[in-house]
Amino acid sequence: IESPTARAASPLAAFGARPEIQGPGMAALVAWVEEIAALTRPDRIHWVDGSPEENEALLTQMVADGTLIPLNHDKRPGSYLARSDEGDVARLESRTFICSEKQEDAGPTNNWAEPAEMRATLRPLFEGSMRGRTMFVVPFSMGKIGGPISQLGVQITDSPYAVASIGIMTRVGIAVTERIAQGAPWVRTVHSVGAPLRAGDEDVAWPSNDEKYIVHFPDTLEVWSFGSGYGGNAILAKKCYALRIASVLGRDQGWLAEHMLLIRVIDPQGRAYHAAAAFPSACGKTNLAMLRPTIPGWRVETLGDDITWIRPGEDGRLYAINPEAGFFGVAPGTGEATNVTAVETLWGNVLFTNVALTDDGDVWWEGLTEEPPAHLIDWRGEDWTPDAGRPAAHPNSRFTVSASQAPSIADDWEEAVPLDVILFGGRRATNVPLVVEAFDWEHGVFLGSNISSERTAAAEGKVGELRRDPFAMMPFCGYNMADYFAHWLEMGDLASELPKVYQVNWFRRGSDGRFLWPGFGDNSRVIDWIIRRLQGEAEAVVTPIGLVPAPRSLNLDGIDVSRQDLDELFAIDVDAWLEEADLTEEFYDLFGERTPAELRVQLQELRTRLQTA
Ligand code: GTP
Ligand code: SPV
Ligand code: MN
Repeated sequence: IESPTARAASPLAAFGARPEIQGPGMAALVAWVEEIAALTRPDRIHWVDGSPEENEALLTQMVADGTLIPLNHDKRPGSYLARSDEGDVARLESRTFICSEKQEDAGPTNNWAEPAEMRATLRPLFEGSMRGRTMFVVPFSMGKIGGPISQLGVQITDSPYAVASIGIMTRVGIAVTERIAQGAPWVRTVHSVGAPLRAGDEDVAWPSNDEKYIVHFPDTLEVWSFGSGYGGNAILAKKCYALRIASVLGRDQGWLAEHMLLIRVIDPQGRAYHAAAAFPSACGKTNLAMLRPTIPGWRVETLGDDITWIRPGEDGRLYAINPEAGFFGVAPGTGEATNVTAVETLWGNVLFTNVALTDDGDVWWEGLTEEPPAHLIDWRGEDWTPDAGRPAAHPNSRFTVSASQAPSIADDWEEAVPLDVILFGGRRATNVPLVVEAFDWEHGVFLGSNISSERTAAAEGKVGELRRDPFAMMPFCGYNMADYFAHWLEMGDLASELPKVYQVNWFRRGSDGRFLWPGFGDNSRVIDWIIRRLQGEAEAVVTPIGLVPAPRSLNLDGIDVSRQDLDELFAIDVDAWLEEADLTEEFYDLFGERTPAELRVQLQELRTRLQTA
């Protein structure tokens, strides 16, 4: 559909016609696109074919429109910087809704609205919301196209920034449209920044709307997002589909969609193990996914850094894939001293958002180098010097880069792997030891259901405030969290050989506020202990909260952690844990009868162990 106002000079104009693909599923796709166009009234419709030429044209267009700043080609080839609107810098949990038919299916931890009522709210917002803009139709696959655990979707969006991001984060293009045409199932996702342009209107670099909605209809497998252009609010394949909608599919079909990284760990004898780890947003998944072990002989290969889908295989083990194709990683804190692999991954072809710009056209953020440059343009576009008294990069500034660029990526990273270990973690200044092994699967599910973590800048809210984030899925579970706990327990029956479960905490602090554990590459010491546990080669001691490393069984060769710090890292304060148990009970009570009885039993057993300790 070409309107008379289409800019003939647009580099994108050479692309974007509806593909002439035949098949029984094509009519439904075309009808849906036409229905959304009739509602949102874009000037043009562009069907994304996923070609490199199209991507190039899209980037050129965004530079011309002021959305992207091209970086110095000699320093950072093929890379760009986007600066968001100041009110559009993170996920918005308060504006995120799960609109299941029944409120109890969304549960007390999700915002809910009656589906018909929400549709009535959204309709006037989307009416004409794409006027003056191009509507992109983006077919995508989560997991490799045609893979046994993969799922398809289509995102309609009026944000070229979202299109470029989806192009990095998923597999986009004609091959997906062909499968949809053949009749493969797919999820409908609609996104508008909510900033229609009237004739003569000047556009802004980052269009958005003060009113924002991120809405999921799990019963009809739809996502509708309005008003935000940022990350998890706009790349709907990611948190909206691959976690919230997929978790519902998993509940109904016997699998799990998790907020987890996925790695292969290779021990000094060359034996390979697979681990998935759930940590809340901005709590270390990308870093652990790219771990460079500080102990000799060990290697870690990256499979995924944010989302993992897990299914029982025919041999009775649990198999996992990373459904994504890229990393949308936190920039601050990423540097040579912490995550060399990420620094190397970012050599070029990166879309940066809200980091600082250097005078020679490269990027900088807190932690990239020890000393900041003498002058920068900060994430808001203002002059910045080290004495400015404010960060140069937004704390939730991010990089978007293809997973294949990581030097640590496994050769077979698109294939499913059998899981040996599951880790649960959070950001806890107190109470939670460096590592605890679960007694068994049920106890492991209990540990997952109890994760609390200090808030980070990845979503709105007060940074540092402790909040419950079970399985790191509080913002991402698309159904009643108590049913989700039950589903995890059931997975224990669907598999005959289960992964071992551990709780970890890299973030415990001493009374002076300093981190007690060096973290980053030295987290390999914890992984080493865990793998030696699987092999039956490392000793553990029983405590009321689980099994912890026996004295000297954790490899501390070559690091400087004082005896006192080590004691504090593993200290179990019985009174504090009894208080935590009370909070757990309060939390479980939120769900009433729906909380699985097994978890109530676990809680009672924990209290008994603590009281008799
Ligand atoms: P999302 O992409 O939001 O899901 O975040 P993530 O879980 O992938 O977190 P990421 O690995 O990006 O780390 C977030 C922040 O935690 C960064 O600033 C890291 O430098 C910091 N971090 C990661 N691992 C460690 C660690 O072992 N110790 C300490 N002290 N900080 C860490
Ligand atoms: C997170 O917040 O967990 C992220 C970033 O990975 S976002 O895609 O914005 O959700
Ligand atoms: Mn995440």
